[in-house]
Amino acid sequence: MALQPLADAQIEQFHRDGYLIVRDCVPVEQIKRIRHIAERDSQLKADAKFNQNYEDEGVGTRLVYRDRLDDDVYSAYARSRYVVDPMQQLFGDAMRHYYHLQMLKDPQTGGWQWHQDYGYHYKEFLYPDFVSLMLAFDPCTRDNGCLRVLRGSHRLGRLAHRSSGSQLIADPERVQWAHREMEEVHCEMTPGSVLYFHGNLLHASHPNQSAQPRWSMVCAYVTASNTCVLPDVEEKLSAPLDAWSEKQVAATSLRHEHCVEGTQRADAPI
Ligand SMILES: O=C(O)CCC(=O)C(=O)O
Repeated sequence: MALQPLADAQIEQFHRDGYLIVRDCVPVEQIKRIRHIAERDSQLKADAKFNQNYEDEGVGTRLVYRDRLDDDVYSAYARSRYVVDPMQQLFGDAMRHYYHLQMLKDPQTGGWQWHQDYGYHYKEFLYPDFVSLMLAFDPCTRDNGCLRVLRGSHRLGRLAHRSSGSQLIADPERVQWAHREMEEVHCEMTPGSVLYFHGNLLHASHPNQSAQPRWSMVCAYVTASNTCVLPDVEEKLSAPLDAWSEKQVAATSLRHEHCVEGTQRADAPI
């Protein structure tokens, strides 16, 4: 399948609304394979942490944070042409990988209060040229806690954030003001779809109160021209990405699958 460049209208939409959903960005058979690997991946299970995103109430959410591109299926997609080419078009610049998160939003877990990702990462970067993407592994619906965004809220700039449970949340009073003027959108997505959202876009999600899991991967990037102001973070950022081809991604994916199924050693050459 040839990779489709974004249309001008999609680029305009991203800059106007602060987000863009690209449907079927990664072919669904490949998503099934990532999901299959993730379910059997004992390392992923071992690395998963439980975040309690609310002060007094609310369920926790399980996630895995990784700030390096490794030789595994998750990193392969985070650096792949499937997701990197559209971002380069959106920002007109090369991109550097910062981190990726596996969101293991199982039934009766999850939920995030309103925040901006640059609200978290302002300390590290001089400019808000920061973008996150969510790659859906499962259907993301209202019932299982899809991402909710406030359309156009990236234009507010970075809001003050404070701690609440294990989260940083945007100033609730400003969020209330924003709600009066901006439309709240539930970003429902099919597996393989990608939601790109600007670092200053306000977003949140409800807990997953359905019987269906909502696993996804959230990856964060900065533009190559952004300035990192913390040397230990600079050292962890990837070089400007030379995005992986479909062939490179498929090879890593297959090897990782064999590895979790116990049919190949982890360090065997591709
Ligand atoms: O996965 C979710 O429900 C929310 C994720 C999120 O808000 C984030 O990664 O910044």
